[in-house]
Amino acid sequence: MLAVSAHRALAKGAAAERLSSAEAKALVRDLSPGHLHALGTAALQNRRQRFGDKATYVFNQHVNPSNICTLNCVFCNYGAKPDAPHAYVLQEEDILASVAALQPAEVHIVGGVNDIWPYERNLRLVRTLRQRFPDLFIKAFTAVEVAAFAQSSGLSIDAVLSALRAAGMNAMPGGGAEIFVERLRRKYWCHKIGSRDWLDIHHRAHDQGIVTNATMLFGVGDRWDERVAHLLALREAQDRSGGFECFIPLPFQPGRGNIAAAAPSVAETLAVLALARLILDNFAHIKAYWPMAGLETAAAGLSWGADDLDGTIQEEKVAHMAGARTPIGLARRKMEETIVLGGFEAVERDGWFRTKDRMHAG
Ligand code: V47
Ligand code: SF4
Repeated sequence: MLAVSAHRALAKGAAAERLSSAEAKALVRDLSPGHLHALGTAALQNRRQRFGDKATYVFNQHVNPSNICTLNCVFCNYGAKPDAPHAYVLQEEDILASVAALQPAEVHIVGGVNDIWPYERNLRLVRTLRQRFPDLFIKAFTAVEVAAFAQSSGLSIDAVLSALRAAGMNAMPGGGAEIFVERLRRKYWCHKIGSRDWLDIHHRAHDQGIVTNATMLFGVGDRWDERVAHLLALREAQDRSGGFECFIPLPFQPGRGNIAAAAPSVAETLAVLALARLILDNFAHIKAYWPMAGLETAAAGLSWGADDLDGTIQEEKVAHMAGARTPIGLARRKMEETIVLGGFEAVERDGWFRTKDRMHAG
């Protein structure tokens, strides 16, 4: 039997009404198969009201200038010490040549925290990309990188954001949030900024007209109530500034098995997507990120509240260095086939989430 408040929460969530904190918490009190089913049904109803049968993807490219990173997050298999066998550093001309060859609608630039690709070099890259590709949507640098840029340059966070925006950056990705649980941060990512700084940097970006995304890493010893608390904190932040575009849950990839031996189950991954859709009433988009969720689970995620599958990516590194078995990039056709496999109509979008028919409408 479901508790009465869970029934009420599901009915309100299905109708895309705002849940109280107590109702949001009630959603995860019982995660038996029957309740999971009810959670998915409510999230699907909610998502259909917003997006009908459409699901989007973007023709994009990930650019990761270097994985050398001083922060040593325990869960990360991507970051490397300079002498590690998997450490690499890309050069500007190679990045520019690959963008010129692919001509993506969006680039997603993130890297490790290091002094080989410091603030000034990253700023120059954004400026050059903007000059050479005027229509390119540039989504770049997590709040963690922005904090490191401010620290190494001696500039304020606001000054760094303003310079990046003036150089041509449109948006910031949602990485670096991990999960807003101090107990886990101290254990697994103690050198990284905490939730207060992460949220503050995103608010500062929104104040300057830079839109941003938000993520949540899960499957690293976090509890369901902590996942709900993370989502409620994001909802409150969005009430304040309105600058978040999309939420992306990131299921832990075990890689060398440093935290947990296995990734979250398919059911868990789908339930997190549904929770996000029901709690984040003020977020337009929920992304099922296929490199980490897996292609089939991401496709199924479209029936569990997600409306977007991210993009073609070209060459994904963070999940793949942590052992993800998904392809490293996808052709447009495969992206569309995946969405259709999930039972939805595939629609290509740009970095602003404008779909093809609206892109030329001015
Ligand atoms: O911040 C690192 C996470 C993030 C692992 O904004 C891991 O559109 C799981 O933020 N298992 C980077 N997660 C990726 C990211 C992202 C991805 C796609 C789209 C967007 C967007 C943002 O990846 C890091 C960290 O939280 N991460 N290692 C791992 N083993
Ligand atoms: Fe560095 Fe990011 Fe990996 Fe942490 S998650 S070690 S900050 S690359």
